[in-house]
Amino acid sequence: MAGKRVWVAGHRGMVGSALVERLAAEDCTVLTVPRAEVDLRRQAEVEAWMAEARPDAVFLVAATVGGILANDTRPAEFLYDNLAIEANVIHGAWTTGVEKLLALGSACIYPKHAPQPMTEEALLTGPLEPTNQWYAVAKIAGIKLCEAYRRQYGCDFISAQPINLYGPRDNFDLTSSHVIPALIAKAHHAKVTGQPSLEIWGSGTPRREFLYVDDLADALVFLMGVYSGPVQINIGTGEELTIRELAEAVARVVDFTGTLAFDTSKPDGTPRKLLDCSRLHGMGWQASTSLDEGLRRAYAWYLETEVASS
Ligand code: GFB
Repeated sequence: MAGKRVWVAGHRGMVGSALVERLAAEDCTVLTVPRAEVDLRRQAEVEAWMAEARPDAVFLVAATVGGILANDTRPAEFLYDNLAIEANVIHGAWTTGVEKLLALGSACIYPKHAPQPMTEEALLTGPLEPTNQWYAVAKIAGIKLCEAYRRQYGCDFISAQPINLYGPRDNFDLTSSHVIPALIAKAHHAKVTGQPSLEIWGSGTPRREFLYVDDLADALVFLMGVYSGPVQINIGTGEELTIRELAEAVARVVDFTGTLAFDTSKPDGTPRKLLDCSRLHGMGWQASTSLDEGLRRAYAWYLETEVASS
């Protein structure tokens, strides 16, 4: 990326802001554009801006995202927004001669009952998890767009699929957040208000793997530099735990000493989600932030920003 103009599409989000920070260490010019100026769901706005800004490389990390409940209750937004963003940016990258593009997906692209850990070959081998099928279909379309533009026009467009992400600037709104920010916010609230128990959605038995967002940013810069191919690349840590174990880890970090209460009227989602990252490891990249360290940093950010401003 040395000397290149690099556009981070989605720079205000958790991933985009970590990526902008990570790119400060590279010898490149980082381009960003506020949503008020370019709504990525509007093709004409995207194409006009790209034709003017002329990025050499694009990190497509903009997306409408959310936790299990948001995915399940806002299917039209998760499908339409993400399809439109991907179609507009990827097509615009072709028409404006972008040299390299990396589109970010999600581990929920893989079938609900894919063999674990999930390899890249599991794509489109079975039915999706119903709670997030809308988001998954849009993200699969993003992978296929990269593959199609590579095949038909020779574009060097790649895609990467991270496991569940967390970290500073996460969404802590309980109705739309993922599990880690939700548990941090709930455990903190329970601690300061002296509540005896912490409410956990579902049975606590689903198994998940989590990746700290700065590690993801580092992996994306790495892949942009070394990888060129049609296969979507998995990004994870290789470590998994149950939601109960995660809740216990969050409680330790937040110093909440009460009990856990499981609300089984809420969905569990997919029973297990663990990525096989052999391809990425084989290229020479590994995650470096432990879950405990990542949780401490995420909680510190929550205290400094969300709690301090309320
Ligand atoms: O993180 P999460 O919302 O998403 O939920 P998914 C993970 C697990 O944590 C589920 C449980 O089993 C939830 O029932 N959980 C326990 C909670 N307490 C809570 C809570 O207070 N809030 C939330 N949100 N969960 C997402 C997809 O699936 O994975 C997205 O919906 C995306 O599309 C993302 O792909 C990576 O792991 O189930």
